[in-house]
Amino acid sequence: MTNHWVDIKNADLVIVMGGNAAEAHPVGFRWAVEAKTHNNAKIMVVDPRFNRTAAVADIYMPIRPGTDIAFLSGVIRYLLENDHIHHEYVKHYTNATFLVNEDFDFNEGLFTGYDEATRRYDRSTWSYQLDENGQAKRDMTMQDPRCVINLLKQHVARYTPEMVERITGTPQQEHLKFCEEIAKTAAPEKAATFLYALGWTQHTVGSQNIRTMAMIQLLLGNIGVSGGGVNALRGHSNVQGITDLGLFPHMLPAYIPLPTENDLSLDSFLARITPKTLLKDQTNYWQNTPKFMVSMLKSFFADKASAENGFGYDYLPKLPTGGMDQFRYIEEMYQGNVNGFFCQGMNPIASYPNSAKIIKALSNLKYLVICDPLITDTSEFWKNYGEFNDVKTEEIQTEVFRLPTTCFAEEDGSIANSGRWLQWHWKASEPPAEAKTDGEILSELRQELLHLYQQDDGGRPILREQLEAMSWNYANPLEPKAEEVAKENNGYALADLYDSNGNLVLKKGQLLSSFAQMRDDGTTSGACWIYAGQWTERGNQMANRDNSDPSNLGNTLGWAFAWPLNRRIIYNRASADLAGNPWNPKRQLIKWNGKNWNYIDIADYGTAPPNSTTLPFIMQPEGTGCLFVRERMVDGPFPEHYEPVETPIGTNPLHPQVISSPVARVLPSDKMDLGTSAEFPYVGTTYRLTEHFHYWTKNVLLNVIAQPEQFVEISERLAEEKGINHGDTVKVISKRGYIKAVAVVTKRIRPLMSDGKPIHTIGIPIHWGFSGISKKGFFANNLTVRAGDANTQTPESKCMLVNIEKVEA
Ligand SMILES: Nc1nc2c(c(=O)[nH]1)N[C@H]1C(S)=C(S)[C@@H](COP(=O)(O)OP(=O)(O)OC[C@H]3O[C@@H](n4cnc5c(=O)[nH]c(N)nc54)[C@H](O)[C@@H]3O)O[C@H]1N2
Ligand SMILES: Nc1nc2c(c(=O)[nH]1)N[C@H]1C(S)=C(S)[C@@H](COP(=O)(O)OP(=O)(O)OC[C@H]3O[C@@H](n4cnc5c(=O)[nH]c(N)nc54)[C@H](O)[C@@H]3O)O[C@H]1N2
Ligand SMILES: [Mo]
Repeated sequence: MTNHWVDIKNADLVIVMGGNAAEAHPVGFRWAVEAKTHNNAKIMVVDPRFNRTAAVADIYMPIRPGTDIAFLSGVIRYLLENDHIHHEYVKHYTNATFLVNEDFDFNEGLFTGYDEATRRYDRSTWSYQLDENGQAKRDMTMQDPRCVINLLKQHVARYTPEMVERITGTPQQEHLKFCEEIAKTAAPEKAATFLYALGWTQHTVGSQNIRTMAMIQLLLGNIGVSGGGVNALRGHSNVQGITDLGLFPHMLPAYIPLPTENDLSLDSFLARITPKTLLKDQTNYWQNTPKFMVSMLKSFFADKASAENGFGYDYLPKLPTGGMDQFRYIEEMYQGNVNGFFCQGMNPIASYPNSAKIIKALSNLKYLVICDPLITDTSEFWKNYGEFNDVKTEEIQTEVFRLPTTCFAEEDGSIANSGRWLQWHWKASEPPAEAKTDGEILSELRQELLHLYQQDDGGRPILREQLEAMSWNYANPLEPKAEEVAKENNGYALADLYDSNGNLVLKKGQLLSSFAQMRDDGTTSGACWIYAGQWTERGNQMANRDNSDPSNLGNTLGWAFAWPLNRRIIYNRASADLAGNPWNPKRQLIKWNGKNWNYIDIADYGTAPPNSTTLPFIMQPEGTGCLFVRERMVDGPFPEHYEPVETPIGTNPLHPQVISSPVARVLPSDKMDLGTSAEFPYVGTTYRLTEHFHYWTKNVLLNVIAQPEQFVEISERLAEEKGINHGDTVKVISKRGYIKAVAVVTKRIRPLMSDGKPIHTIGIPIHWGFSGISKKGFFANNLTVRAGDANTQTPESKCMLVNIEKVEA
């Protein structure tokens, strides 16, 4: 989230689109209700289903799954054509005025630079016109046709109300209602917030869904302000934390990319990833990347990291060409190229797309290690459960080890919530029986591997050297304490540190109080720069529990620690005009005090006084929010509607020659598993129910009683067409597999007319499987496609083609 949970109460309009907050985030959703009851806000929901959030919304409208970019591009068109934008904000705080490279173009569904053979873009023309000093050119009058805003106008001109309806199935009058409501927040003192989650991310165009919304928020001046923002409601309780800490296949902690095989040295890697400032006087905070990276390497490798060896850069694993996401590593297992799989805190046969393929992949392993507090479906993938898991046990040779772990209540630690608040929690209970914490398991594993490699490195000394280089500086190396790890992430001074005036800032061994103290010469260590400040010489900031709120905006600076530097609303300098006057005096966040802008929030903007030329978007090399993205997105500098890889309409009304995303992540071997609408005419979409949490609650009696049986939701019309009655057993089939479930015939899903055809959607909750105490069921992922977003590789679990038929119970 750019903002945070409590801040939702300050919104004038709450839009829930691409998520079902009342169902999946029922506690946090109270702040949306608070906005409605105490701030007169409206709640507006756009979803293929009239879901539980819609049930408490003021306005609901349906949409065909996978078409949000068309919907939102139509909104952008409306805002620009009717001049409902926040002019001063757009002019000064976005890149609307920047001039785009003359060679950049968009034609027949493709941006410049597409290479059909590699299915990738060469993004070199997705750039600005630069002056002789390498600075971006701007036209503050916005008359030049190459201005970002004019290219954007031209790009969205195709998304007329008729075209939006044709693609999305949302009736024009309803879409217009959305436009009118959101346009009201172009007024400087008004703010809208968007709450989203998987309904937007789980698409081959997922990242661009979110970007389109972010562009709307920029046009309306809704970013950096209280009650506004781009607000991802995160999933597992610490998924924000794992992404912050870099548990990605392609990232290091704190959103620093993992070097690839082609990044041969630390210097060349840093030169590639450190952005150059594009507009005079901008802060461009990422230019400190070398300080963050070197401090991280010092934290990883301690004394084995020196200036001479690039601070141990060679010890870091490198990303192989072609990436190493779930699609790739499952494929490698499937092809028989992998011996072992260490599966810690996940249940891939239930949660990854195309379960049948995952089960075959696991069957090719020599061994599988499961670290989990529960018996999971994956740990029983080899067991025949009749129709629910129809495997031949005797043919599976994979040896399965189960290592029981603790869960969060059995250990100390911090959890980062969606609003970036790191909140410390204390162990409530001793672990049962033989359960160990994940940290203990990994520590024992490390010790054993080190021992084995020191005896025999198999002719690859780098593997032994990596293990030896890894710093493991804990009082008990077999049981690192949460406190020790938190301090390691925060960072230390490794020498006495002086400022530019020669004053002592920190003594050797002291904890950093800010990432601004990090150095690139090896005199500081810190594993995750954004977490600097969480545990300082003043103690554990995550344990702060003072919830006083003088402004009544919910910015309780004394409660927990928000990264970065306890800032609650990111880009908060944008909440005021250039002179520093707040757009909304009732929601003032920052104020110039002669030295800096700290006020109700910790300002992210440095010490530049009012009316300075330094702009608020300090993490961007241009200092502005971006309506046109240079090379950051791999699928286009502007969003464009592409159909899901399995499209129910079989064409793209905007450009029939480019139907689905030309750069979507689809492995060649998965292409043959894609179905067509001739065979599978309906859209299947998968989602959650409040009463269950993924596949864990199959083990909990109360949840199993509350939501006992697998079901699917279909419209009354489809039920009639297929002769299905409420309560009948049905079979839902895709090219990859099937499920059987009870049919719930409901008014909550209605067919939508898209491209002249009625499109039916079938709703499929995800929570069933074969292990646990619940009634057995089928994985929703028996049906899903192995295709992912080109930027994030998130699978397209929110739309696939299916058929449905009535079967015997
Ligand atoms: N009770 C409970 N709560 C949970 C979880 C749980 O399992 N149980 N899981 C947690 C996790 S890990 C996560 S990631 C979050 C997920 O939180 P959400 O994303 O809110 O949950 P979902 O139910 O997957 O999907 C949300 C909605 O997206 C809609 N949708 C599908 N396709 C589209 C589309 O193309 N456009 C639009 N606009 N909407 C679409 C669906 O109809 C559904 O209503 O929930 C978390 N909270
Ligand atoms: N079709 C479809 N597929 C989906 C989705 C969808 O909407 N539709 N949603 C996707 C999303 S957003 C998510 S997040 C994934 C979830 O996918 P998974 O993460 O694979 O599913 P979970 O059942 O949450 O598995 C987490 C496991 O961690 C265990 N666990 C809990 N605490 C600890 C701990 O402290 N240590 C260890 N080692 N284990 C622990 C739990 O017992 C559980 O078995 O599913 C994805 N798959
Ligand atoms: Mo999730």
